[in-house]
Amino acid sequence: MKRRSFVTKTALGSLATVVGADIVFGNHLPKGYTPLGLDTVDPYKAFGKHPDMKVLNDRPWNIESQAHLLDDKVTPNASIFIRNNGVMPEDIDVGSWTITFDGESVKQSKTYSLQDLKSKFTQYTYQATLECGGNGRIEFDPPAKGNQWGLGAVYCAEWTGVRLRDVLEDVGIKDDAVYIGYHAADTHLSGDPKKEPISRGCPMSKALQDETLLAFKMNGEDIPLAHGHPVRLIAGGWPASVSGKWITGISVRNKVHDGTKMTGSAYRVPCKPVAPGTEVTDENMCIIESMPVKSLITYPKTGGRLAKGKPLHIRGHAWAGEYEVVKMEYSIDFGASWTECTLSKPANRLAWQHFEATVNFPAEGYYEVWARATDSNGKKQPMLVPGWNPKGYLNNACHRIAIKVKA
Ligand SMILES: Nc1nc2c(c(=O)[nH]1)N[C@H]1C(S)=C(S)[C@@H](COP(=O)(O)O)O[C@H]1N2
Ligand SMILES: [Mo]
Repeated sequence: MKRRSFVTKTALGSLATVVGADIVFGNHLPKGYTPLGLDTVDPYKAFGKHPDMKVLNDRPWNIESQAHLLDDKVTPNASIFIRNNGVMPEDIDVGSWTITFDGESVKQSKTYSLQDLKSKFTQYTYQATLECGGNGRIEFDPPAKGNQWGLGAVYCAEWTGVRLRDVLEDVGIKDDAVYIGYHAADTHLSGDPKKEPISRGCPMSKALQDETLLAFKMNGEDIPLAHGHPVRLIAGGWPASVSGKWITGISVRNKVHDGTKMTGSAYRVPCKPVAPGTEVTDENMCIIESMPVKSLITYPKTGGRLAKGKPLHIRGHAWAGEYEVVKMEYSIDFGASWTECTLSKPANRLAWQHFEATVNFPAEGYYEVWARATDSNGKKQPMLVPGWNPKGYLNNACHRIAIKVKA
């Protein structure tokens, strides 16, 4: 008979965190056995999330935020959406964690321990807006398959880590490098160890930006497990899928990276606009790079009531991928006229910006407040859902909240 193998101590530790109690006789738990307690895991407790967050899927975990939970200037963990494509790593041993740099375009491959990275390179802190490419997918018609994200797959946290550029310089990169691709410790839903759940990347020009980090800290603390502990890539302003979590390797490629979810129609939109419902061949789909201009009213919550004659203070955030937001406006007449809001400068490039305004309503009744951002490229958010695309990406329509004014 084959000897039974038992769960390791570190795996037990992370299981205990998820179950929410010490597994007293855990050392007798046969490997591959899942504690029953996991079936009733409370994701809110396990991930430290606000009770208003919305679970879209539990295998893999996909948990959405809400506009009113995103009111902070820097988003706290409790309000940050989780988007997983596979099964999160459990057995994290920070002390033995390594990141290997390889690929056609490194001079030679090189492996760093986490400690090497932290001690060898200067650390920087930046805020970064991370938005899932599929945020707002729920509004597309005909509908697109995939998680039906509403508004809440976006956040702006503060990340501390080393510049990917500094590490790439230390590794030594050949002249023919065009793209990087990441590898991570999460596992494929099928359980097949040869399959990666996701392995995306970006062109060298993005990889070499000051703000592109291998980060160890989020909001001044160790990155929470669900958000990429112990190290994650941060590439603000691009689809958040580029910001790989649980990074174990970076490949420097002499062609566009061809990892999981880089090819076919994943994270791609038709190169030229198409009519809703059109079938588009893979060759006519282009990789999404910078995310489009967008904004969110984070206060007040939609559906509020206001006494007649009282002004309403609104506030929120605006972002525009690689660009800056230069103008923020609101409308209370369904877009017939617009009034400018106060708009702050970003804390740093690729961080979202904050806006506020005082709104006066002329009479009793039902209103909607719409918000519209304009970027430094002159692009404005569309009032309605923009160009349909097969996978339901890049919905940057104006956010609206409902307000009733009563005597
Ligand atoms: N290793 C790994 N990295 C990943 C993912 C993943 O499933 N595995 N999901 C990506 C996607 S699609 C998004 S939108 C963001 C979500 O980041 P968050 O969970 O911190 O919100 O992580 C990206 N990085
Ligand atoms: Mo995503």
